[in-house]
Amino acid sequence: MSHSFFLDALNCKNQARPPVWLMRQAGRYMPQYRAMREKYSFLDMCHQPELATEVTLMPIQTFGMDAAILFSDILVIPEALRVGLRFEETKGPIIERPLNTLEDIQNLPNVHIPEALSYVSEAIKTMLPHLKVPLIGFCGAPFTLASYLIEGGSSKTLKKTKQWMLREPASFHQLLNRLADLTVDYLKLQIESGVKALQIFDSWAHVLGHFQFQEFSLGYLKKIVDALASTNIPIILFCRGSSVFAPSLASLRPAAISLDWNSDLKAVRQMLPSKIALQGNLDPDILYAPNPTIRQHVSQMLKDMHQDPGYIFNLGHGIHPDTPMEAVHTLVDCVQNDR
Ligand code: 1CP
Repeated sequence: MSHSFFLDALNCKNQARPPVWLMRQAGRYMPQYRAMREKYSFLDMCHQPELATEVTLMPIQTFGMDAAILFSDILVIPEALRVGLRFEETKGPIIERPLNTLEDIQNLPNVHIPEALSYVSEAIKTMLPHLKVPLIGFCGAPFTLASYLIEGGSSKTLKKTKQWMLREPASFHQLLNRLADLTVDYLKLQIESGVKALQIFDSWAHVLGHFQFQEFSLGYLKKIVDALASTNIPIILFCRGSSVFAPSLASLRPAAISLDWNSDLKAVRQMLPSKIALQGNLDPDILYAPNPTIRQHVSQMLKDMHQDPGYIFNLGHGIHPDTPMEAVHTLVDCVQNDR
Protein backbone atom coordinates (compact mmCIF):
# COMPACT_ATOMS: atom_id res chain seq x y z
CA MET A 1 0.00 0.00 0.00
CA SER A 2 1.31 3.44 -0.86
CA HIS A 3 1.55 6.29 1.63
CA SER A 4 -1.89 7.23 2.96
CA PHE A 5 -3.29 10.71 3.68
CA PHE A 6 -6.20 8.94 5.37
CA LEU A 7 -4.07 7.12 7.94
CA ASP A 8 -1.98 10.28 8.45
CA ALA A 9 -5.17 12.25 9.15
CA LEU A 10 -6.37 9.61 11.63
CA ASN A 11 -3.09 10.22 13.46
CA CYS A 12 -3.64 14.00 13.19
CA LYS A 13 -0.41 14.23 11.20
CA ASN A 14 -1.58 14.96 7.67
CA GLN A 15 0.44 17.70 5.97
CA ALA A 16 -1.23 17.28 2.57
CA ARG A 17 -4.80 17.89 1.33
CA PRO A 18 -7.58 16.23 3.34
CA PRO A 19 -8.40 12.62 2.44
CA VAL A 20 -11.94 11.82 1.26
CA TRP A 21 -14.21 8.77 1.40
CA LEU A 22 -18.00 8.53 1.67
CA MET A 23 -20.16 6.55 4.04
CA ARG A 24 -22.03 3.90 2.01
CA GLN A 25 -19.80 4.64 -0.98
CA ALA A 26 -20.30 1.10 -2.31
CA GLY A 27 -23.97 0.79 -3.10
CA ARG A 28 -27.11 1.40 -5.01
CA TYR A 29 -26.29 4.83 -6.47
CA MET A 30 -23.72 3.09 -8.71
CA PRO A 31 -25.10 1.50 -11.94
CA GLN A 32 -22.40 -1.21 -11.70
CA TYR A 33 -23.75 -2.15 -8.27
CA ARG A 34 -27.35 -2.25 -9.49
CA ALA A 35 -26.28 -4.46 -12.40
CA MET A 36 -24.70 -6.92 -9.95
CA ARG A 37 -27.84 -6.89 -7.82
CA GLU A 38 -29.82 -8.11 -10.87
CA LYS A 39 -27.84 -11.33 -10.55
CA TYR A 40 -27.24 -11.72 -6.81
CA SER A 41 -29.07 -11.00 -3.57
CA PHE A 42 -27.55 -8.46 -1.19
CA LEU A 43 -26.70 -11.18 1.33
CA ASP A 44 -25.06 -13.33 -1.36
CA MET A 45 -22.87 -10.35 -2.17
CA CYS A 46 -21.87 -10.09 1.50
CA HIS A 47 -21.29 -13.84 1.85
CA GLN A 48 -19.18 -14.43 -1.25
CA PRO A 49 -15.68 -12.96 -0.90
CA GLU A 50 -15.17 -12.43 -4.66
CA LEU A 51 -18.43 -10.49 -4.95
CA ALA A 52 -17.75 -8.44 -1.79
CA THR A 53 -14.31 -7.65 -3.23
CA GLU A 54 -15.75 -6.48 -6.52
CA VAL A 55 -18.21 -4.12 -4.80
CA THR A 56 -15.63 -2.76 -2.34
CA LEU A 57 -13.39 -1.84 -5.27
CA MET A 58 -16.16 -0.27 -7.42
CA PRO A 59 -16.15 3.26 -5.93
CA ILE A 60 -12.34 3.30 -5.65
CA GLN A 61 -11.95 2.43 -9.33
CA THR A 62 -14.67 4.87 -10.40
CA PHE A 63 -13.98 7.90 -8.18
CA GLY A 64 -10.58 7.30 -6.53
CA MET A 65 -11.51 7.80 -2.88
CA ASP A 66 -8.62 7.76 -0.37
CA ALA A 67 -9.99 4.82 1.62
CA ALA A 68 -12.13 1.77 0.88
CA ILE A 69 -14.81 0.41 3.20
CA LEU A 70 -15.45 -3.30 3.44
CA PHE A 71 -18.63 -4.28 1.63
CA SER A 72 -20.78 -5.95 4.28
CA ASP A 73 -23.51 -4.85 6.69
CA ILE A 74 -23.87 -4.09 10.38
CA LEU A 75 -26.59 -6.79 10.50
CA VAL A 76 -24.23 -9.74 9.95
CA ILE A 77 -24.02 -10.14 13.75
CA PRO A 78 -27.82 -10.50 14.12
CA GLU A 79 -27.69 -12.89 11.15
CA ALA A 80 -25.08 -14.97 12.98
CA LEU A 81 -27.46 -15.04 15.96
CA ARG A 82 -29.91 -16.87 13.67
CA VAL A 83 -32.87 -14.52 14.11
CA GLY A 84 -33.91 -14.91 10.47
CA LEU A 85 -32.45 -11.88 8.68
CA ARG A 86 -33.55 -11.10 5.16
CA PHE A 87 -33.60 -7.96 3.02
CA GLU A 88 -36.69 -6.86 1.14
CA GLU A 89 -36.46 -4.53 -1.82
CA THR A 90 -38.82 -1.87 -0.46
CA LYS A 91 -38.73 -2.49 3.30
CA GLY A 92 -34.99 -2.96 3.90
CA PRO A 93 -33.90 -5.42 6.57
CA ILE A 94 -36.45 -7.75 8.18
CA ILE A 95 -35.76 -9.89 11.24
CA GLU A 96 -38.22 -12.77 11.29
CA ARG A 97 -37.86 -13.60 14.98
CA PRO A 98 -37.40 -10.29 16.81
CA LEU A 99 -36.64 -10.25 20.53
CA ASN A 100 -39.60 -9.63 22.84
CA THR A 101 -38.60 -10.95 26.26
CA LEU A 102 -35.64 -11.60 28.53
CA GLU A 103 -36.06 -15.25 27.66
CA ASP A 104 -35.54 -14.46 23.98
CA ILE A 105 -32.21 -12.85 24.90
CA GLN A 106 -31.20 -15.84 27.00
CA ASN A 107 -32.17 -18.22 24.19
CA LEU A 108 -29.90 -16.57 21.63
CA PRO A 109 -27.38 -19.20 20.53
CA ASN A 110 -23.75 -19.14 21.60
CA VAL A 111 -21.90 -18.21 18.47
CA HIS A 112 -18.19 -18.40 17.82
CA ILE A 113 -17.64 -15.27 15.74
CA PRO A 114 -14.43 -16.30 13.88
CA GLU A 115 -16.33 -19.32 12.62
CA ALA A 116 -19.76 -17.79 12.02
CA LEU A 117 -18.32 -14.74 10.24
CA SER A 118 -15.32 -16.43 8.60
CA TYR A 119 -16.68 -15.24 5.22
CA VAL A 120 -15.94 -11.64 6.29
CA SER A 121 -12.36 -12.57 7.11
CA GLU A 122 -12.04 -14.30 3.74
CA ALA A 123 -13.52 -11.29 1.94
CA ILE A 124 -11.00 -8.94 3.61
CA LYS A 125 -8.09 -11.21 2.68
CA THR A 126 -9.39 -11.50 -0.90
CA MET A 127 -9.72 -7.74 -1.42
CA LEU A 128 -6.51 -6.54 0.26
CA PRO A 129 -4.10 -7.40 -2.59
CA HIS A 130 -6.27 -5.34 -4.98
CA LEU A 131 -6.27 -2.19 -2.84
CA LYS A 132 -3.81 0.70 -2.95
CA VAL A 133 -5.72 2.61 -0.27
CA PRO A 134 -6.41 1.51 3.33
CA LEU A 135 -9.40 -0.74 4.02
CA ILE A 136 -11.83 0.37 6.73
CA GLY A 137 -13.64 -2.36 8.66
CA PHE A 138 -16.84 -1.59 10.53
CA CYS A 139 -19.68 -2.73 12.76
CA GLY A 140 -22.89 -1.41 14.25
CA ALA A 141 -22.86 -0.11 17.82
CA PRO A 142 -24.63 -2.30 20.40
CA PHE A 143 -27.54 0.15 20.82
CA THR A 144 -28.19 0.29 17.06
CA LEU A 145 -27.93 -3.51 16.71
CA ALA A 146 -30.28 -3.99 19.67
CA SER A 147 -32.82 -1.69 18.00
CA TYR A 148 -32.96 -3.87 14.85
CA LEU A 149 -33.22 -7.05 16.93
CA ILE A 150 -36.13 -5.63 18.95
CA GLU A 151 -37.99 -3.74 16.21
CA GLY A 152 -37.60 -6.60 13.73
CA GLY A 153 -36.34 -4.19 11.07
CA SER A 154 -36.18 -0.47 10.41
CA SER A 155 -38.31 1.85 12.51
CA LYS A 156 -38.44 5.62 12.57
CA THR A 157 -39.29 5.99 16.26
CA LEU A 158 -37.72 2.92 17.90
CA LYS A 159 -40.75 2.80 20.16
CA LYS A 160 -40.44 -0.88 21.16
CA THR A 161 -36.73 -0.47 21.81
CA LYS A 162 -37.21 2.59 24.02
CA GLN A 163 -40.13 1.03 25.86
CA TRP A 164 -38.03 -2.03 26.69
CA MET A 165 -35.05 0.14 27.62
CA LEU A 166 -37.15 2.26 30.00
CA ARG A 167 -39.36 -0.46 31.46
CA GLU A 168 -36.76 -3.21 31.87
CA PRO A 169 -33.32 -1.61 31.82
CA ALA A 170 -31.63 -4.62 33.43
CA SER A 171 -32.49 -7.03 30.61
CA PHE A 172 -31.77 -4.32 28.01
CA HIS A 173 -28.27 -4.03 29.50
CA GLN A 174 -27.89 -7.81 29.25
CA LEU A 175 -28.58 -7.58 25.53
CA LEU A 176 -26.21 -4.64 25.05
CA ASN A 177 -23.46 -6.46 26.92
CA ARG A 178 -23.89 -9.56 24.84
CA LEU A 179 -23.75 -7.52 21.62
CA ALA A 180 -20.69 -5.59 22.80
CA ASP A 181 -18.81 -8.86 23.49
CA LEU A 182 -19.71 -10.26 20.07
CA THR A 183 -18.69 -6.97 18.46
CA VAL A 184 -15.27 -7.02 20.12
CA ASP A 185 -14.69 -10.55 18.74
CA TYR A 186 -15.93 -9.43 15.33
CA LEU A 187 -13.67 -6.37 15.17
CA LYS A 188 -10.68 -8.44 16.33
CA LEU A 189 -11.40 -10.82 13.45
CA GLN A 190 -11.43 -7.88 11.01
CA ILE A 191 -8.16 -6.53 12.44
CA GLU A 192 -6.46 -9.95 12.20
CA SER A 193 -7.66 -10.19 8.60
CA GLY A 194 -5.98 -6.89 7.71
CA VAL A 195 -8.24 -3.82 8.00
CA LYS A 196 -6.30 -0.63 8.76
CA ALA A 197 -9.02 1.34 10.57
CA LEU A 198 -12.48 0.71 12.02
CA GLN A 199 -15.67 2.70 12.09
CA ILE A 200 -18.46 2.01 14.57
CA PHE A 201 -21.90 3.14 13.36
CA ASP A 202 -24.40 4.14 16.05
CA SER A 203 -26.94 5.15 13.42
CA TRP A 204 -29.90 5.33 15.81
CA ALA A 205 -28.27 7.08 18.78
CA HIS A 206 -30.09 10.33 17.96
CA VAL A 207 -33.31 8.96 19.47
CA LEU A 208 -31.63 8.98 22.90
CA GLY A 209 -31.61 11.83 25.40
CA HIS A 210 -28.34 12.87 27.02
CA PHE A 211 -28.50 10.57 30.05
CA GLN A 212 -29.94 7.70 28.02
CA PHE A 213 -27.03 8.04 25.60
CA GLN A 214 -24.53 7.87 28.47
CA GLU A 215 -26.18 4.79 29.94
CA PHE A 216 -27.26 2.78 26.91
CA SER A 217 -24.80 3.71 24.20
CA LEU A 218 -21.60 5.35 25.43
CA GLY A 219 -20.75 2.72 28.06
CA TYR A 220 -20.78 -0.01 25.41
CA LEU A 221 -18.81 2.04 22.89
CA LYS A 222 -16.26 2.46 25.68
CA LYS A 223 -16.16 -1.27 26.29
CA ILE A 224 -15.36 -1.84 22.60
CA VAL A 225 -12.81 1.00 22.28
CA ASP A 226 -11.02 -0.12 25.47
CA ALA A 227 -10.95 -3.78 24.41
CA LEU A 228 -9.23 -2.84 21.14
CA ALA A 229 -6.86 -0.17 22.50
CA SER A 230 -3.86 -2.52 22.57
CA THR A 231 -4.21 -3.24 18.83
CA ASN A 232 -3.43 0.42 17.98
CA ILE A 233 -5.92 0.27 15.10
CA PRO A 234 -7.56 3.71 14.78
CA ILE A 235 -11.27 3.74 15.60
CA ILE A 236 -13.75 6.25 14.15
CA LEU A 237 -16.98 6.76 16.09
CA PHE A 238 -20.04 7.79 14.09
CA CYS A 239 -23.48 8.53 15.53
CA ARG A 240 -26.44 10.18 13.98
CA GLY A 241 -26.49 12.75 16.77
CA SER A 242 -22.71 13.11 16.99
CA SER A 243 -23.08 16.91 16.76
CA VAL A 244 -24.67 16.77 20.19
CA PHE A 245 -22.75 13.81 21.59
CA ALA A 246 -19.25 14.85 20.40
CA PRO A 247 -17.94 15.78 23.88
CA SER A 248 -19.09 12.42 25.29
CA LEU A 249 -17.58 10.54 22.35
CA ALA A 250 -14.32 12.47 22.80
CA SER A 251 -14.13 11.24 26.40
CA LEU A 252 -13.51 7.71 25.01
CA ARG A 253 -10.40 8.97 23.17
CA PRO A 254 -11.20 7.43 19.77
CA ALA A 255 -8.83 8.23 16.88
CA ALA A 256 -11.65 10.16 15.22
CA ILE A 257 -15.23 11.34 15.52
CA SER A 258 -17.44 11.32 12.43
CA LEU A 259 -19.81 14.24 12.59
CA ASP A 260 -23.42 14.31 11.39
CA TRP A 261 -24.31 17.28 9.18
CA ASN A 262 -26.12 19.41 11.73
CA SER A 263 -23.20 21.28 13.21
CA ASP A 264 -20.44 23.64 12.17
CA LEU A 265 -17.25 21.61 11.66
CA LYS A 266 -15.06 24.52 12.71
CA ALA A 267 -16.89 24.99 16.00
CA VAL A 268 -16.72 21.28 16.85
CA ARG A 269 -13.02 21.20 15.94
CA GLN A 270 -12.35 23.93 18.49
CA MET A 271 -14.20 21.97 21.13
CA LEU A 272 -12.32 18.69 20.59
CA PRO A 273 -8.88 17.73 21.88
CA SER A 274 -6.37 18.30 19.06
CA LYS A 275 -5.34 14.61 19.12
CA ILE A 276 -8.79 13.49 17.97
CA ALA A 277 -9.36 13.62 14.22
CA LEU A 278 -12.63 14.92 12.80
CA GLN A 279 -14.51 13.39 9.86
CA GLY A 280 -17.53 14.78 8.04
CA ASN A 281 -19.94 16.37 7.51
CA LEU A 282 -21.53 17.42 4.21
CA ASP A 283 -25.33 17.01 4.15
CA PRO A 284 -25.84 14.07 1.72
CA ASP A 285 -28.79 16.01 0.19
CA ILE A 286 -26.33 18.59 -1.15
CA LEU A 287 -25.36 16.00 -3.76
CA TYR A 288 -28.78 16.61 -5.36
CA ALA A 289 -27.78 20.24 -6.05
CA PRO A 290 -26.21 21.55 -9.28
CA ASN A 291 -22.43 21.14 -9.53
CA PRO A 292 -21.55 24.78 -8.70
CA THR A 293 -23.58 24.53 -5.48
CA ILE A 294 -21.80 21.29 -4.52
CA ARG A 295 -18.43 22.94 -5.19
CA GLN A 296 -19.40 25.96 -3.14
CA HIS A 297 -20.32 23.86 -0.08
CA VAL A 298 -17.27 21.60 -0.34
CA SER A 299 -14.94 24.58 -0.78
CA GLN A 300 -16.39 26.30 2.28
CA MET A 301 -15.71 23.19 4.38
CA LEU A 302 -12.16 22.90 3.01
CA LYS A 303 -11.60 26.54 3.86
CA ASP A 304 -12.94 26.06 7.38
CA MET A 305 -10.64 23.08 7.97
CA HIS A 306 -7.66 24.45 6.03
CA GLN A 307 -4.37 22.83 7.10
CA ASP A 308 -6.02 20.88 9.89
CA PRO A 309 -3.80 17.77 10.17
CA GLY A 310 -6.66 15.66 11.52
CA TYR A 311 -9.44 16.37 9.05
CA ILE A 312 -11.11 13.70 6.85
CA PHE A 313 -13.71 14.80 4.31
CA ASN A 314 -16.92 12.74 4.37
CA LEU A 315 -20.69 13.13 4.37
CA GLY A 316 -22.69 13.60 7.56
CA HIS A 317 -24.43 10.25 6.92
CA GLY A 318 -24.61 7.62 4.17
CA ILE A 319 -24.92 8.60 0.53
CA HIS A 320 -28.50 8.31 -0.81
CA PRO A 321 -29.22 5.52 -3.34
CA ASP A 322 -30.51 8.06 -5.90
CA THR A 323 -27.46 10.34 -5.78
CA PRO A 324 -26.23 11.29 -9.29
CA MET A 325 -22.83 9.80 -10.14
CA GLU A 326 -21.68 13.14 -11.51
CA ALA A 327 -22.22 14.77 -8.12
CA VAL A 328 -19.84 12.25 -6.53
CA HIS A 329 -17.22 12.92 -9.21
CA THR A 330 -17.57 16.64 -8.50
CA LEU A 331 -17.23 16.19 -4.74
CA VAL A 332 -14.14 13.96 -4.92
CA ASP A 333 -12.49 16.20 -7.53
CA CYS A 334 -13.18 19.28 -5.44
CA VAL A 335 -11.55 17.79 -2.31
CA GLN A 336 -8.59 16.19 -4.10
CA ASN A 337 -7.82 19.11 -6.40
CA ASP A 338 -9.27 21.96 -4.34
CA ARG A 339 -11.04 23.51 -7.31
O1 1CP B 1 -19.96 1.56 1.29
C1 1CP B 1 -20.70 0.65 1.64
O2 1CP B 1 -21.83 0.46 1.14
C2 1CP B 1 -20.17 -0.23 2.71
C3 1CP B 1 -21.03 -1.27 3.19
C4 1CP B 1 -22.19 -0.92 4.12
C5 1CP B 1 -22.16 -0.31 5.38
C6 1CP B 1 -21.00 0.37 6.04
C7 1CP B 1 -23.51 -1.34 3.89
C8 1CP B 1 -23.98 -1.99 2.66
N1 1CP B 1 -24.23 -1.11 5.02
C9 1CP B 1 -23.44 -0.45 5.94
C10 1CP B 1 -23.79 -0.03 7.29
C11 1CP B 1 -25.19 -0.05 7.73
N2 1CP B 1 -26.17 -0.95 7.44
C12 1CP B 1 -25.73 0.86 8.66
C13 1CP B 1 -24.93 1.95 9.32
C14 1CP B 1 -24.70 3.09 8.42
C15 1CP B 1 -25.84 4.03 8.21
O3 1CP B 1 -26.43 4.49 9.21
O4 1CP B 1 -26.11 4.34 7.04
C16 1CP B 1 -27.07 0.54 8.87
C17 1CP B 1 -28.06 1.24 9.78
C18 1CP B 1 -27.35 -0.63 8.10
C19 1CP B 1 -28.62 -1.37 8.04
C20 1CP B 1 -29.10 -1.45 6.65
N3 1CP B 1 -28.62 -2.31 5.71
C21 1CP B 1 -30.04 -0.63 6.01
C22 1CP B 1 -30.69 0.57 6.65
C23 1CP B 1 -32.12 0.37 6.93
C24 1CP B 1 -32.66 1.45 7.89
O5 1CP B 1 -32.99 1.05 9.00
O6 1CP B 1 -32.75 2.62 7.50
C25 1CP B 1 -30.18 -1.06 4.68
C26 1CP B 1 -31.11 -0.55 3.62
C27 1CP B 1 -29.24 -2.11 4.51
C28 1CP B 1 -28.92 -2.83 3.24
C29 1CP B 1 -27.65 -2.42 2.63
N4 1CP B 1 -26.42 -2.41 3.29
C30 1CP B 1 -25.43 -2.05 2.40
C31 1CP B 1 -26.06 -1.82 1.13
C32 1CP B 1 -25.34 -1.43 -0.14
C33 1CP B 1 -27.44 -2.05 1.28
C34 1CP B 1 -28.48 -1.98 0.19
C35 1CP B 1 -28.77 -3.36 -0.23
C36 1CP B 1 -29.41 -3.45 -1.57
O7 1CP B 1 -30.65 -3.40 -1.66
O8 1CP B 1 -28.69 -3.62 -2.56
